[in-house]
Amino acid sequence: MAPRRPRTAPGPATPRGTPTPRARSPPIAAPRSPPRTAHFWRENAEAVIERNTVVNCARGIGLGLTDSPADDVRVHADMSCPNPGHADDYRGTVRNNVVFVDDDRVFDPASGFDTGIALAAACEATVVHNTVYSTRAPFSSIEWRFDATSGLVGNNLVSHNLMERTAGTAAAAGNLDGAGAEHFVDAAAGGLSLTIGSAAVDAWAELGSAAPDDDVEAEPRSDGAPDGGADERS
Ligand SMILES: [Ca+2]
Ligand SMILES: [Ca+2]
Repeated sequence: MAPRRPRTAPGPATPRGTPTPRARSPPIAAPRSPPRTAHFWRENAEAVIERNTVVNCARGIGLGLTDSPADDVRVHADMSCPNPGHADDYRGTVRNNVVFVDDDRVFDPASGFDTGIALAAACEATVVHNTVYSTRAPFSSIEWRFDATSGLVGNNLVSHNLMERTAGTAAAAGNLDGAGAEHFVDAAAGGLSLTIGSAAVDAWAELGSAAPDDDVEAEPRSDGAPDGGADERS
């Protein structure tokens, strides 16, 4: 059966004329450390990752990778960070994304579903209004780590855990972890629009300039009371 996609954003279209495989390929084992689906991983500045729908990937979205410098990578001498240590990413933004995992082929390998969104040595990062839902537990729904990591993790809606790992110091505001299926129209099938009765509706933190003007569907967040996660009920 083909993977189900959340209803909050359309998946890519299948090109016309795409040939149908004559034989099913054998299952592909997950690598021990799979890459993230959307990952700005070394010496980036001011990247914006928004309105993506990531389905059944062992690692979803990431800013930065390690806490040590590397040779021959770009240096942003004009950027500074409030925290000491090596920064791998500067002022990146992750907003209005949906990460959904329900496939046992992702969960079952030893590496499992690692993380929905990860910050690693990410200086002044902004991670706001994302929805991360998995039908089994990940290592983390959202995590941040290493000395240089700073910024804001706010108004995210996740089915499991927010994890502050080694030395990460991002501020957290208005997040809801452990969010069950009752918040969503059809969570089991990846329908991650909010229900009318969800506690995520209209009850979230004021994020000031970090607040997006719209949601994952490009619908305006104009009612003055932001809904948590990627979807604003219209
Ligand atoms: Ca609202
Ligand atoms: Ca909406």
